[in-house]
Amino acid sequence: MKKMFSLLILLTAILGCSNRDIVTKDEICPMYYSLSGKIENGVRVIDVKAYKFGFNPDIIVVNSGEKVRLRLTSLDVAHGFKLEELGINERIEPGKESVVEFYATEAGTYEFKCSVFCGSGHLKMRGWLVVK
Ligand SMILES: [Cu+2]
Repeated sequence: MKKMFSLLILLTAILGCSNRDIVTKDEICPMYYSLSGKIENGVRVIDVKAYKFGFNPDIIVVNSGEKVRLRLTSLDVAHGFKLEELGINERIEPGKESVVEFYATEAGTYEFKCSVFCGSGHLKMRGWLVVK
């Protein structure tokens, strides 16, 4: 019975942790995500598509210490990519690639969001940068 109970708690923790409907950064478990993009000349390059109303990928995973290059494009209207902790706020125009570069120095989970009003779901348009 005790064993059952422990198993149930473990299962709840795992399921709760891997739930994709993320609301706060505490719900993200870095161990579940593999590194994003690919390394080109020592830089981690990741393509990110913005659309009404989200980002693909919405969880970007990099190693701490890496130089990261995000290639941002929009699938519909103008959007923004704002990552406050790293001082990033870039406009993404449809049909045009916006490039953002930064060094991921400190491990942690950082929220990024759309900074250009794009419609009714704008406030829900966000994602997470996980620095391992
Ligand atoms: Cu928006």
